[in-house]
Amino acid sequence: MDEILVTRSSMPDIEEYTNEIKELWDSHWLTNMGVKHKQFQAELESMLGVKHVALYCNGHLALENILEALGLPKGGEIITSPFTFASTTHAIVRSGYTPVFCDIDPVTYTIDADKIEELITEKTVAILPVHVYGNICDVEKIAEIAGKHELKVIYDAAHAFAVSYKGKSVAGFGDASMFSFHATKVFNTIEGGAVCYHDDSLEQRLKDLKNFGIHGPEEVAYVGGNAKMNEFCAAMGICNLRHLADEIKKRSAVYARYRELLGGKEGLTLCPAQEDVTPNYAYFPAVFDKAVFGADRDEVYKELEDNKVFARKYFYPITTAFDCYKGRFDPEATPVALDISKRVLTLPIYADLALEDVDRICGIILSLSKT
Ligand code: T4K
Repeated sequence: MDEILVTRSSMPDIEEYTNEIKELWDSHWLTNMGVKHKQFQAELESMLGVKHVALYCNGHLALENILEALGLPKGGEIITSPFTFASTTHAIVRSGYTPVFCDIDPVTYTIDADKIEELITEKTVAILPVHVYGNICDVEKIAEIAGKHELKVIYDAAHAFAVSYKGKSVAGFGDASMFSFHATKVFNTIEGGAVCYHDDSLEQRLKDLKNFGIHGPEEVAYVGGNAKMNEFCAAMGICNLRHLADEIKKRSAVYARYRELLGGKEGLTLCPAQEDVTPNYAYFPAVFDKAVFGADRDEVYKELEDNKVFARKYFYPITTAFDCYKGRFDPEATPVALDISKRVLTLPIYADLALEDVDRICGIILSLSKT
């Protein structure tokens, strides 16, 4: 029996990739915003319908860079949610801001927009919501709150590449959105990420931040770092972009099979489809209620593991419960996030996951059910 991991990187045929990188071999130009970087950036701008895309070596540095580029007052508070990957909270803290944690919506697991306003103080400078699992935050309510209180909105859209709401790419909401193109994502550039934004004045600052503030061979105008996407990653992005629609279509079949087999099972909650949203089927979270289902999340995880199926507990623990933040944040302050984190399991999903494997995974899960 082959092992099944939570995801598997999608890759183009090796010939397609070698063909794409051939000119890099010929030119010896490997990084620093070369031809592949320029082409990939233009393709993304056109596909996402946004004015600006800045490419990065990963999503995390993209997030740190946009936080710095916006020039928000240091020490300010940023309202966010703790039900996310380490990156979101770390980016806020590492950039010199104080995260203020808002609870999540019990259905979408994204920030509960109805609880944001009560957390706003005179120190609040921004809202940093996460489109968790590709579920879209309440972008309209968040825009209304941000407008009323003059706050910046930066979306962590790491999970939401190619998702659209009312026909508009998620990349267009807020002041900026960060995407991750990590190997584990629906769309990957091996490692990589991007920031999408509208304000022209951010362009130079983002360039400065990701390339040492260098303006010319003899001119360094800003204390920047290095966070550039290299030519090989950009070439991977160009190739994978050609297959994105097919990738999402295949994922949708896996997703549908899970829903068919697990949907409606008492004590097992699945995310409902969101109205007006075109999804990317990035993750398949299932939330277990032991009293009703008959087994808790950890028992299901273990049973799957014993059968060589490696689901993941994204996102457990919540970031406020991390060792590195001990005594600093209170996990109990966001009870919904805390509860879901203890009961959620993200099941394997990727384009080439065979439907027979989905059947096997569901069979293992359902064998633990008492009903
Ligand atoms: N914000 C959010 C909400 C995020 O979820 C993330 C990243 C970020 C920000 C930051 O973006 P990046 O800076 O990473 O671009 C993974 C990813 O490393 C991370 O990118 C992702 N979120 C997070 C949710 O998942 P791990 O520690 O679970 O990865 P790992 O190495 O255990 O891999 C998981 C599975 O993926 C493996 O079991 C098999 C498969 N895999 C993995 C790798 C590395 C592949 O098929 N190919 C591969 O190359 O964090």
